[in-house]
Amino acid sequence: MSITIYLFCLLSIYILRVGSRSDFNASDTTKAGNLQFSPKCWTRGFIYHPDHWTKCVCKRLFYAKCEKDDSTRENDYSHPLDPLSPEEIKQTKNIILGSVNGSQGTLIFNTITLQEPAKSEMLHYFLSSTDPPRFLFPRRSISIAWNGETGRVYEITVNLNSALIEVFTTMPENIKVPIISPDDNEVVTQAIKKDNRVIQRCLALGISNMDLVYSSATWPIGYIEDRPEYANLKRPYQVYMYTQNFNGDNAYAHPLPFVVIVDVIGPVVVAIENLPTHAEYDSGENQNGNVVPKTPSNYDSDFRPPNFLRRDDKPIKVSSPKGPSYKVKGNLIEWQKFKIRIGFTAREGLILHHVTYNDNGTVRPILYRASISELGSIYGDPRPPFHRKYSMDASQVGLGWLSDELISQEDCVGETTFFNVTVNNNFGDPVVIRKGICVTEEDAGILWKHVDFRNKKSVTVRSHRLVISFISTTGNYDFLLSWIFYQDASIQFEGSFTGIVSTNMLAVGGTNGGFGSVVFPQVNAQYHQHVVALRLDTEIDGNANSVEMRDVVPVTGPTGSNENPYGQGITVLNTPLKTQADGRTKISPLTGRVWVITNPQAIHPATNSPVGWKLMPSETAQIMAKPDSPMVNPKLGFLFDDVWITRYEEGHLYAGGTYLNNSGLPEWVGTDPGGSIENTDIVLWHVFSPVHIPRVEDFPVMSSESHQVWLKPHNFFIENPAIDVPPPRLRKHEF
Ligand SMILES: [Cu+2]
Repeated sequence: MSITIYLFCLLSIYILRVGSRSDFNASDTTKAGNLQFSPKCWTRGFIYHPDHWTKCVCKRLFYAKCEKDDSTRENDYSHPLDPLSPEEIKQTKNIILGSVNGSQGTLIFNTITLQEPAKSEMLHYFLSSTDPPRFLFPRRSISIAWNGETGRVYEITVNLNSALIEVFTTMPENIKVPIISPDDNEVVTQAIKKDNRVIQRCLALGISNMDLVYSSATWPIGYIEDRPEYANLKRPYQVYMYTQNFNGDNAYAHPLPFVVIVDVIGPVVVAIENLPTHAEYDSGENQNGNVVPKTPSNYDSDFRPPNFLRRDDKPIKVSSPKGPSYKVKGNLIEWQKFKIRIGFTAREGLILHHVTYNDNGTVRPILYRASISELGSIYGDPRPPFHRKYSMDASQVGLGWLSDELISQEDCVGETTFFNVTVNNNFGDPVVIRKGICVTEEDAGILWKHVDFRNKKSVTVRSHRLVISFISTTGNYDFLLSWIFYQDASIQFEGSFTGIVSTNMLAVGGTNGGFGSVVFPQVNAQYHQHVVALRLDTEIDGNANSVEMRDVVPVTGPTGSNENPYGQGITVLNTPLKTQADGRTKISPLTGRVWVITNPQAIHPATNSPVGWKLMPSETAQIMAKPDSPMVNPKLGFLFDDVWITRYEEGHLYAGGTYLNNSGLPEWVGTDPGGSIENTDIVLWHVFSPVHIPRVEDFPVMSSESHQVWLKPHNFFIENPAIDVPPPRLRKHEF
């Protein structure tokens, strides 16, 4: 090597190192394997590499040695169902505030969301698998806003093409803004920390540093009609209180024995209520022994002793050496034979639109729209004021609003594509959540296998699955929410619950009254039920669908009878569901009950019966609240049945109605119980409610607990649709 080239190399390396130092900023990096990528470094063609002595290596020279960066999609807004862009949210705000109505008083924005084109207008394009011309569908936003002084709620539809307000509706006075926004939550937190009554109460408990007082997320308050003094509150909420030993300490190990009642309008701290800390049916009057538990219990290893983490856990690497087998075009994801369009709202989080399956060249529709209509929890401690401890996190907290920025190779493993999502703040300005959705592909074990026992030839096919996820942290809990697609055409919803159980204080020597579990000294975690309501707008091979409920039962006749001479007969009981009233049904684990959504106009050539797709429900406990409990009835009446089937109605998106005000499923079905759900456009709703009896092992953080719901083809294809999935050794790549 000549001295000139040698000096040039040294100079190049020096420039690289200096460049990398100035480029690299820990706050704007993401990790992929052992590499860290700096966006600044990346755009200049360099990758930050902590193990390389130059620290920053040129991706063109070293690319083959590097792992591929996880990519975040540039958002595309070319389809009528694409969520609102940041610019469209801004435009909505400006149009509303520039109008006569919007310029009066203090208008606070709650949600600003795409007003989806009517299904009647979009259906043709979905069923024919063609892209709708964008110009045919004006972009519209629907805003829910409220008057910051009076609390009065408005619904405002804006046509973004004509820049005009099309509908401005002042809602009835009893309608409250449905969701406490992150901004509302912050305002409430600040008001509580400055309130003298709260400060004095903390002082009495020996807490003088209010910086270490930790308020829970702001919880909806539910039924308060038993307290007339709260009757005139406009937006009442409740906040459970904790403290920390130091900044970052797990506050849920240090609960305080009071709850703060606030009115977000103002905001005003309305009252402090004592919490029961002693025993059954003590209602909080006895505050003796209410010593704040100070023993730390931290999940974050930063706050554990040095060398705390186990050392025998070696990495398992997930990689797709030939790249992913999915393609992303805007918000459309194509994975092998599936096509899925994704959307996102502050309330529901991730939405699936227009799911189809390519069956040997025929594109067959499955789902027009699938979403998490509700997700929440209801606590079962009957002692006031715990009776009102509940939260509907979709409709009252906003699953999308509280979605997390996902971390590559931690939250989403493998060949991952991220999507930024956009919500809005109280001022109506867009707020971009980076990497709010991830799409990844995973190995899912053996899909099918057989060994010919005569010749010992084995054929094994591995299952790959496409996972589309987001994670919502709604305070103490973290909800991992995924839609998963399999090569045998199965679709799965998986809801996994992790995070920290909501805790409350036990007095020294106190007991929990039998309504919770002691998870740490003086720390109680109450029994509760998580609730999930999925909305599945099915389009099985077309728009007109019917539903049969199928139970597996013994043949009716007794052993020795003509029908069942040896007593071992099995048969399936088919119950056609004809009306909306019939469609209110319950799970039946002992008979393996499933719901088969059929298309009476599409007859299977082998069975000579309508093709179908079956819902396999999550088989969780019944709702524990009594049917006449004022906490749940009427506004959460949808919880009392596990599967509902309704006629499609435009705008019926939320199981409890948009405002949880005695509407939603019970009202829709109650007002039209005889409405036909046969051979027509229908929507399935699946409600499931896992009971959580906390364990000591759920603390200080609970391991993820998963609940699955399946949608599987049922006499839909002519054979196993996964028959053409190649065994690993025969896999060829034609991408
Ligand atoms: Cu729980």
